[in-house]
Amino acid sequence: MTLANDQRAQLEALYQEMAPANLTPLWESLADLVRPQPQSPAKVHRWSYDEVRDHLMRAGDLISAEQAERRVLILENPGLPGQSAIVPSLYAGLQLILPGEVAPSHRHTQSALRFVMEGDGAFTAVDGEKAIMRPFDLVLTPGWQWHDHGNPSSKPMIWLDGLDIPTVRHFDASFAEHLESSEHPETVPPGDTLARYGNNMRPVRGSVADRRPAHQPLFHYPYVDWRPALDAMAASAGIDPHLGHALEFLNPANGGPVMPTIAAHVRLLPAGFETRPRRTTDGTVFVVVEGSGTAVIEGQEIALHPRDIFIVPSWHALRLQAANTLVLFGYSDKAAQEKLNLYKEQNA
Ligand code: GTQ
Repeated sequence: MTLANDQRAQLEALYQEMAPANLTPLWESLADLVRPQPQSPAKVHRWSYDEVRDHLMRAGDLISAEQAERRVLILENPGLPGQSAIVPSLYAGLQLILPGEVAPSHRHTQSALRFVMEGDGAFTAVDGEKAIMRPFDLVLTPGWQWHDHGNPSSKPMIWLDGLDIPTVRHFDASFAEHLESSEHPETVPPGDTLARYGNNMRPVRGSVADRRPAHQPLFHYPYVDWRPALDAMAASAGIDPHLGHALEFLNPANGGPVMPTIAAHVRLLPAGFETRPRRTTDGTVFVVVEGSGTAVIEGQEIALHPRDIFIVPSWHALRLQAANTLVLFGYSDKAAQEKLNLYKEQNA
């Protein structure tokens, strides 16, 4: 905007006079507010699992899961300080449950996923049904479903928590409740829901077995199921030049993303494969499940090692190079963006 000197001075005087009335001029900020394309405040970043784990184990010596309610180190994006956000809409943290510990039952409007990084045999109980957790299992605790965590195994268990905390904060819609007892009474044996809803089937509607919330019945996607599915795909399908072999986790109730705000997928790149550049509006959190290679994000190179966590902000072009068979898990707010008609992608 080019303004004459006296016009600028008079406008500045006007701004000062209107400020106490909580008014500001749009024309000074319009270009920032309505951008021609996303300019994410989030930064490209990678957390080394071993480094986070060291800090988390030290926290484990100092505070119990019961005391903390949830003993979690938040992965905060360096471009979003103080916001408990890994991308503007989503949260990530690493949670530790030591042998014998319990993280008490609560429920909240925020939706959560857990992706197991280490340990075997701890559980997340959803509405009183335990999902027994193994490495690289995906477990959901959808909004307003009771959940507690416990570890009857003899080793620490660590998983990645992915929640829509910043989204719910944005909508000013956070509610939470605590159960009187720390553990929800057991409702059905482990595996009950997976058997009923995890085989492209469901109990006949209205039957006594139709127990889970209709909009969100399934909450466990075991590694032993999804990993062979990727292998089968790699053995028979042509490879997508921008994604590699990719499978999205589905909510069987509607064939859509796993939760209303969060979508999750896994992908496999064969040894030596390099993807073409692709950018999307859903800033994405990735976990390296297996293999090594490089992520090139808008020209910035990130070396990938098992269990590392890295983020690709909105509208940053991603290229992946697999040194050996590379398997990634990713989650993003694509589920919410598609509902709001905001999602865009560009494959180069
Ligand atoms: O396990 O319920 O990382 O409520 C943050 C908030 C985990 C949980 C987090 C939570 C939880």
